Amino acid sequence: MTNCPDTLTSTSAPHEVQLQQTVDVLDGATSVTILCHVQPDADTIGSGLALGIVFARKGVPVQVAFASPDKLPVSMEGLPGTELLVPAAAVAEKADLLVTVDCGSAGRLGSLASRLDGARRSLVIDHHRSNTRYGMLNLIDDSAESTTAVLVKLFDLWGVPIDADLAHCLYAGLVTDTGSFRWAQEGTHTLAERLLSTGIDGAAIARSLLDTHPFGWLPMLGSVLSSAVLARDAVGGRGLVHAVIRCSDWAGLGSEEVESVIDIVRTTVEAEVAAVLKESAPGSWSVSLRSKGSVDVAAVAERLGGGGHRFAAGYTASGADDSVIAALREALG
Ligand SMILES: [Mn+2]
Repeated sequence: MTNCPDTLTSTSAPHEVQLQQTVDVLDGATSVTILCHVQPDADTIGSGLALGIVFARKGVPVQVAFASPDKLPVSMEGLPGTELLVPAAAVAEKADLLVTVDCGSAGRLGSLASRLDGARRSLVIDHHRSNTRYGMLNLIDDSAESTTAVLVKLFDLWGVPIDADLAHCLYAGLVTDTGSFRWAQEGTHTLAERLLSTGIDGAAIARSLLDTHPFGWLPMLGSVLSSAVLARDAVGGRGLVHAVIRCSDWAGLGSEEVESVIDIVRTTVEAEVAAVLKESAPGSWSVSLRSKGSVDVAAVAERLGGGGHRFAAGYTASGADDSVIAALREALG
C-alpha cells in the first residue's frame, strides 16, 4: 500500500466502497481481457495499457484491445505496454475477468461487446456520468478527471507501486481528459506531480498526444473552419456554433487531426454550445458536443443515443448533415 488507502475505504461514498470490491476482483483474476472504447483516446488506451502492464507483471495472461479502427492512433504508439494490444479478431471469446476502461456503454465497445457474454465476471471502470452500468461490477467515479485517475486509486489500494511506465500511461489520460489541465480540479495537480515525479517527460508526452499533426492538418482546418456556422438564435438564444468534417476533408489524415477541430470551434464566444460533425463513412456521423457551462451536453447526447460528461459529450447519427444539425438544434431547445 503506498498512499493512505484507509481514507479511501473509510468513507461511505458508493464508488469508494466499490474500490475495495474492485481490487478483490482484480486480485483474484486468472485471465483477463481489457477492452477500450472504439475510436480510442489516450484515456482509454492509457488506462487499458496501465492495467494490462500490472497483470502482465503479475504473470496473469492478459489481452488489451479495441474494436475499431484497425490501428492504434499514431500519437499513442509511444505508450508503454503496446505489446499487450491484440487485434479485435484475436480477442479470446472467454476470459475469467473482462474489464472495460473509459467506456460509457456496451455499444462503445463496438464488435467486442460480444465478449461480455464470454466472461466469467465483467468489471466496468469509468468516469462518465452517463455510464449505463453494463458490467456485473461497475466502478464509476464521475468526480474523477480521467479513468486513469480512477486507476491510481485502485493501484494504491491494491498495493501496486506506480513506476515510470505506469505513470506514463496514467499521465496520458490525465493530460488529455483535462484538456492540458484546463479543467483541473482540486487534487489534479497533486496527481500530476506524483506521476511526473517518477521521471516521465510530461512535455514530450503532451506534445506527442496533443501537439503533433502532419502538415495536411493545416489545409483541412482551413477548409473546415471557413465553413463553420454560427446560429445565434439556437440554444434559446445562447448560440450554437457548428462545423462539418466530411470524409473528403480528412482523407489521409488521422483521428488526432479530426478530434482537434472541436477544441478550436468551441472557443467561439458567441456560442454557448459547439458541435462538430465528423463523417466516418458517407452519411455516418460522429458528433462532438462542448458546452461552456450552462448547458448539460451529456443530457443532450443521451437523448440522441450517446453520452459523456456535462461539458463534453458525443453521439452518432446518420443522414444528411443538415438534418443531423436540425435534430441537434431541436434537442438543444
Ligand atoms: Mn476519459
